[in-house]
Amino acid sequence: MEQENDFPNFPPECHSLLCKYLSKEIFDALKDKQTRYGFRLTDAIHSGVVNIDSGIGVYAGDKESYFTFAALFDPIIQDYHGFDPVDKHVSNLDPDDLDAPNPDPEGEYILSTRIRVGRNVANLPLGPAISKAQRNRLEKDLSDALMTLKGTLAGTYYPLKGMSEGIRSQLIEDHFLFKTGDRFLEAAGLNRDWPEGRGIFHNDEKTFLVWINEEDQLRIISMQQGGDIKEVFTRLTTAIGEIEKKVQFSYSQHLGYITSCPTNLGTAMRASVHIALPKLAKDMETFKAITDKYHLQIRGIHGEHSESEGGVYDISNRRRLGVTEVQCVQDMHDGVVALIEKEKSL
Ligand code: ADP
Ligand code: ILO
Repeated sequence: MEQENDFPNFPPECHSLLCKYLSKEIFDALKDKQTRYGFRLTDAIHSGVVNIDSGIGVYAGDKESYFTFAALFDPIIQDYHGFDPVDKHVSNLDPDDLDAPNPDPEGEYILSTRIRVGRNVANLPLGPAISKAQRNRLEKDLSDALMTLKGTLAGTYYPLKGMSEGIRSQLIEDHFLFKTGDRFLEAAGLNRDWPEGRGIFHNDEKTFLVWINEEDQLRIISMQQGGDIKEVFTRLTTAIGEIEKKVQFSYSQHLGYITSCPTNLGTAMRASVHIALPKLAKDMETFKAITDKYHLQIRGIHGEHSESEGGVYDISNRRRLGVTEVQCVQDMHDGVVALIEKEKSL
C-alpha cells in the first residue's frame, strides 16, 4: 500500500480516536518504522484517514503493529477499553462460571442469541498485510481443519468464490454471512482479492458457523433462536477448544487474542441478542442509561452501521479487553434482564 508520508489533515467534523491521538509528534516518530511484514503507520491509519466518520480509524497489520506503533495504539486502546499499557488480559471460557438463566423463557422479547469471537493464526500477518498466497493457503488449512469436526459441530465449508448470488444474499439476510464491500475494511486493505480466500463453514442447523478471512482470519460463531445464552456460550467454548487443538491462535499476555481492529482485542468476543423493545425505543434516554450501566452497545439488526427495524435491536457487550469472556456474556445477560424489566414496566 503506497501512500503519502505527510501528516493527515483531519477536518473539524472528524471525531475518530485516530484524529484524537495522532499528533504531529507521534506521526513523525512513527512514520519511518515498519514491522517485519512491511506494515507501516500509513497502512495502519489509512482507513481512518479515508473514512473521516470512523469511530476508531486504525487497523493492525500484524501482532507486532500493536507494539511498533504503540505510541498511537496505546492511547486508542486506553480510551476505548480503559486498559493501560501495563495491564494484563485474563481469559476465562468456562461456562460453569456463567450465571445466565434465560432472561425470556416465554420468548416474548428475545428473537435470537449470537456469540462470536475473532481469532487469527499465530506467526502470520493479519488480514490488512497478508499476501494473496498466504490467504489462500490459510483458507485451505482452516477449512480442512474445520471439516474434521465431529458431532453437532460437523459441517461443510462454502467458499465465497463461486457462491450463487441468491445463496449469498439469503445467508446475509438471515444474519449468517458477512456483507461485501465494507468501506472501512476496504480502506484497511482487508478486501484485497475479494472474494478469493473467503468463505463460511457451518453445521446443518446453522447454530455453529465460522467465517474465514473476513476482518479476522476466523470468526467463530454460535447462534440460535431464543434467549438460552448459556447454551450458546457452551457450544461456542466447545468449538473454540476443538479448533484450538488444530490451529495455534495469535495471543499476547498483554492484549489477549490479537485482532486486526483494536476494538476486538482481548476476548475478541461480541455476545448479542436480537431483542424487541418497542416501548423503550420511544425513550432513548432511558434505553441508553441502562445500556451504559451494563456496558452494552446498541446496534441495528443488520449489524454494525445498520438501523433498528420495528423496535428490534442488537444488544451486545461493549467491553472486550481486560475482562474475561464469562464477564462479557454476564454483562450482556444482566443488561438484557434489566432492559426486559424496564420494557415490561412501560
Ligand atoms: P460482528 O458481530 O461479527 O462484529 P456484525 O455486527 O456486522 O458483525 O454482525 C454480523 C451479523 O450477525 C449481522 O447479520 C447481524 O445481524 C448478525 N447478528 C448479530 N447478532 C445477532 C443475533 N443476536 N441474532 C441474530 N443475528 C445476529
Ligand atoms: N474502523 C471502523 C469500525 C471499527 C469497529 N468495528 C469493527 C467492525 N471492527 C471505525 O473506526 O468506525
